[in-house]
Amino acid sequence: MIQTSNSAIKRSLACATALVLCVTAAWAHAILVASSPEANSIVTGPNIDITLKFNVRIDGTRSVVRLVTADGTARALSLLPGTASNVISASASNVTPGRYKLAWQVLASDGHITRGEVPFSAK
Ligand SMILES: [Cu+2]
Repeated sequence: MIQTSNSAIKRSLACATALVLCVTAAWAHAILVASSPEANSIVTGPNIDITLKFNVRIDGTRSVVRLVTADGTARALSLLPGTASNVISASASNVTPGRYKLAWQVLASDGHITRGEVPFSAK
């Protein structure tokens, strides 16, 4: 574990208060590795399929995805049954043209919560 501590520290900023545990657990907290829509992409509404893929298994029942509009209005999206334990899926309807963010928060298998945003535009 020691030889990975430098990269682990960089990846553990979201878990700074539990840094020792994160390093010991080889940063098993969730990091987003792929998304649909992709960050900064332009997708066609009004129905958008959303997929977020993480580096580790996440607890879908304790994870949240919100669609945030340019004016800051957020709506929680219902998560769909996952195709894999490290993937969460959702579907957004009535998405009008504009700029949005997917604001996600997930609970990883190491018990740590991480969150992030994926900005995209709908046309
Ligand atoms: Cu962690």
